[in-house]
Amino acid sequence: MNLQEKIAILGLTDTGMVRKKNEDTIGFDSALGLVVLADGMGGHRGGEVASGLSVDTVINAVQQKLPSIEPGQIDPDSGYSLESLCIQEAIETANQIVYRTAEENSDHRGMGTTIVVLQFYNNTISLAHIGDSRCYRIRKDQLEQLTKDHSLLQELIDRGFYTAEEAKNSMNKNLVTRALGIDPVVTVDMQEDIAIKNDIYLLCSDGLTDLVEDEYICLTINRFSDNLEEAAKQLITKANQNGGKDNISVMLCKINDDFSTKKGWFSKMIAWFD
Ligand SMILES: [Mn+2]
Repeated sequence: MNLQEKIAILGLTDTGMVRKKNEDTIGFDSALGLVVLADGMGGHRGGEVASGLSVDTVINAVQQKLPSIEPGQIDPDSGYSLESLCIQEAIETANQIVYRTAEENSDHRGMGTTIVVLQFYNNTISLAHIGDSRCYRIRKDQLEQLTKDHSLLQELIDRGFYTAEEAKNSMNKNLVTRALGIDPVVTVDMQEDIAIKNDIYLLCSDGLTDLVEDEYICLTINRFSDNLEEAAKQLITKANQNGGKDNISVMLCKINDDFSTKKGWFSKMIAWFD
């Protein structure tokens, strides 16, 4: 099923005001309903290599495998849909490729990247992530963060050292505790949820969320919900006005229509007469 007509997808990425280069990478396949964002780290072009390789690898792997998956199947061992497992495998493959590339090339040693992957299918999302790039959902004008950062800061909040409010002013904001490409094997956080018409999903790097308040993000996306490009531009402009100390990536996906793959009784009945 081609999802292009049902789900609008838009992505923008910006170097910001301080960094010389952009180490974030964004990519998507509208027909497949696949959206990917990565925020790379590591010297000597390592960051952009890690994020670029990861996004390309995930998109290629999903393009290869997803079309052959029969919708509605659950893997009995994990309890996840086959679509979720497809995303997970693609990220694990990207991890191996980035890890190996870093091992083989001394310039890129130690490079890694965050990644967040959103896959739409059959009125459902599969959401996978590693690191502190995030996915939010706006439903009925309310903003909700769906991913939980793999960061030192989040761990300190979880252990009760900080409240979320205190954490905003903390140093160590950008220390990730899990990244793609650093170890030969990586654990991917996976979740699935129902997607409904008029939901808007935001994928973003920490260059946005460190500098722009949730409330502003929510207001802006609601205000420009019919013009995703304008919404993304406004968010990037705000991050730059607030200092733009990091690369800023914003991807927005809006569900314009039901995208169930299950056939209704009428089309089933018609099919009998074919
Ligand atoms: Mn960043």
